[in-house]
Amino acid sequence: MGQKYLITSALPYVNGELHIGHLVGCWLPSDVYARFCRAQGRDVLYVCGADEHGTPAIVGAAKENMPIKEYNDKYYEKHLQAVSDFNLSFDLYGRTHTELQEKLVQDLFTRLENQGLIEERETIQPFSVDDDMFLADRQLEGTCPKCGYEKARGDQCDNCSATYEATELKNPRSVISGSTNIEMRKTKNLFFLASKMQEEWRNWLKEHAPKWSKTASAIAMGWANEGLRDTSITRDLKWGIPVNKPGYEDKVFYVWFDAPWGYVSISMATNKDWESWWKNADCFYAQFMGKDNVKFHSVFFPEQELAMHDNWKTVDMLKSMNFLNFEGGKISKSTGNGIFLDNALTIAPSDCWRYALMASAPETDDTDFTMARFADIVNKDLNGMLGNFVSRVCKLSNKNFGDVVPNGNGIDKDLETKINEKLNDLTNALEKCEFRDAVFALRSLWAIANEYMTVKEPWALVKNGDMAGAAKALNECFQMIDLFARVSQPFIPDAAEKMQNVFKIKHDLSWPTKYEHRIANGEKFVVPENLFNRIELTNDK
Ligand code: B3M
Ligand code: ZN
Repeated sequence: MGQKYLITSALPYVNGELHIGHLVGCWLPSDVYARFCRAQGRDVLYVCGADEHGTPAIVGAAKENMPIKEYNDKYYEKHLQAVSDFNLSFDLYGRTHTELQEKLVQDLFTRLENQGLIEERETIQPFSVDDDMFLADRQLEGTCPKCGYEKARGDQCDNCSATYEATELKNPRSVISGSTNIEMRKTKNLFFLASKMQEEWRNWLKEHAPKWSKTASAIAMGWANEGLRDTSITRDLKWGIPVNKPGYEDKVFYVWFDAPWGYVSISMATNKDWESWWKNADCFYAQFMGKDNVKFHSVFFPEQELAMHDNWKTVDMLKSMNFLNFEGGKISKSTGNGIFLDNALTIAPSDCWRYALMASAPETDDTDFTMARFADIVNKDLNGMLGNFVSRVCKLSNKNFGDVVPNGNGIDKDLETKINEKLNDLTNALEKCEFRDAVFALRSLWAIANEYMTVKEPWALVKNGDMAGAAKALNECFQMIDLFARVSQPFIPDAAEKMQNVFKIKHDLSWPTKYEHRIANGEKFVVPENLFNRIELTNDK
């Protein structure tokens, strides 16, 4: 087995109304990367799962009037459905409300405490008199202390990405009842003394952040300038991981204290030897997430990992995406704006979403995705370039040479040079997790194939009786179909399988280092069904 690669995708909240933003933000980029790595022969451990704790689950269950566990089960099933619908190749799609997770997090807490990195502090917390409870994080809304955004959450602003303590929020109100009758009451909580980790973390960041995606490294470097603040890691809530310390029976760990360790507990639940990734300095660790999660993955989680002093693998490539909007607005279930994963497949098959979303990945800026753009990408690239090429080659050959690959004699040098150049671009872009560049290179390969057909005109050669010339050109095209099966696989696995199945002999989908002729003269093939269909937009969608 090749080098160890650990790949994690941010864990969506269990109540998350899954939509194309989740796909493009972390699920697809991580899946494309994982598939690429596996095709390279690397030894991959790739996990994700549902984040079951925190106020999102509490608020969601209350809204649906269900016990939290049942509520989480219901939504976890939906996550699993989406994972299978979109061909996400996780080793395991787990969840965080498990015994493994509870034990892990409690042990980690003890370890931090033993090192003198935990301190009890009295804090003032917002208490909703009408709801008769302390409010945490997402149970509280108000005006952002940094930018003035009026719908900022209790711990984090969606507008400017600032994070803060709930007491700093202006004009606080309860999300549960809407009440503004909020009192600031005293309570005890446990703090992780991040300030003591300052130096170790800064040195770590200096070494690691320059290798991350631009957005992520810029956000993280911004935090380095602000310095580390001690953070409260417990909450006055009834749902979450119980705090293993006397006097804390009524509290649970803060969701962001347990969630990143979910990557570990979910790894433990696979049948793989998880430590050979997580405790291995030679392993390469890539994380994928939306930009609002960067702080927790570049500061909070590594800070804890380092503080354990127990050889935990920290992130080598932190890839973050900006936000995807839809038809000019924020994606939101409540306003109905967006494409939600429970019905996306009624509009188009999974490959179409996978490709079009990665082609529109919000890597440098927030990006607006529209149905018109979607149809355009599918029709031009997938159907127009790739699908038509495969179908024309197979049909023309079948008509004139039967069900065997016509004879060729060696690689066309000119073509080989062009292909190798784009193949290099594609490989490099994927290595760097630059997905738009990768899609561009992939599309360029398809364009080369189409151009080859246009220039060679095998149908005209047939007409003029140059059967050997037609055979040679078509043979070259079959070699390209084999190449496309291999290099398209990370993006469009279903279509890749169809291309692989064009040939009666199953050729592996390993990642090519250069353009090769793997298909023998006279090898049997079948004409596949159309790889893609055009998308015709009607008015309602
Ligand atoms: N559940 C936040 C989110 O879904 C959070 C990510 C956890 S990753 C460890 O945006
Ligand atoms: Zn703000």
